[in-house]
Amino acid sequence: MTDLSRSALILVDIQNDFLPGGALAVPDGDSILEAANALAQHPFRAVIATQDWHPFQHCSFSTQGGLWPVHCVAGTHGADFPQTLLPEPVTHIIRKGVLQERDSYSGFLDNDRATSTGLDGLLKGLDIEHVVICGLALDYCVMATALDAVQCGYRTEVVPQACRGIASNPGDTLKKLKKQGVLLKSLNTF
Ligand code: VGL
Ligand code: ZN
Repeated sequence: MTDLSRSALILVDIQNDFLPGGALAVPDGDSILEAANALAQHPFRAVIATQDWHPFQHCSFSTQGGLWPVHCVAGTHGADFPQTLLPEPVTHIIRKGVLQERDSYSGFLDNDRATSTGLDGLLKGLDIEHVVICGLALDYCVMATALDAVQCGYRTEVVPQACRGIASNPGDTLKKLKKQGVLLKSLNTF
């Protein structure tokens, strides 16, 4: 069995608003839950869930001139993890996009590239050298998180079977990830 003692699983933005029926539903998003739950059963040193967590007048909202419908407002049902995501394996939660004037696709850094969420420090403190990433949305927050993980020096793997994107075709995103040094892994290799 693979040694996962210096590995972390990062579950990106698996939240009600990104699932069918949510404010910013990712098509077919609920189909990753079984795979995400299965991955989380492996003996990772840490299982980290990122949580999009916006103030109600966040700059990313179309009501404020941003790109997205109002979603993942702090403390609302839409920002919660779905009941179908098993909570027991999750060891840490990292909230992002918490400041009104900045957005954060990546679980590591805000889009201004200046403000850290604390994820890199958390992983370094746990002596993690390898991260496995899955979640929503593949072409936004999963991609940004994976590219930053490479930049931060982690051996970085994405599990496409446990990701769904907003765009219907994942090809361009997967190509970009590979080009930047992200390894694509199949579920059955864990
Ligand atoms: C996301 C758009 C806005 C994501 C979050 O999780 O991919 N996308 N906020
Ligand atoms: Zn958001």
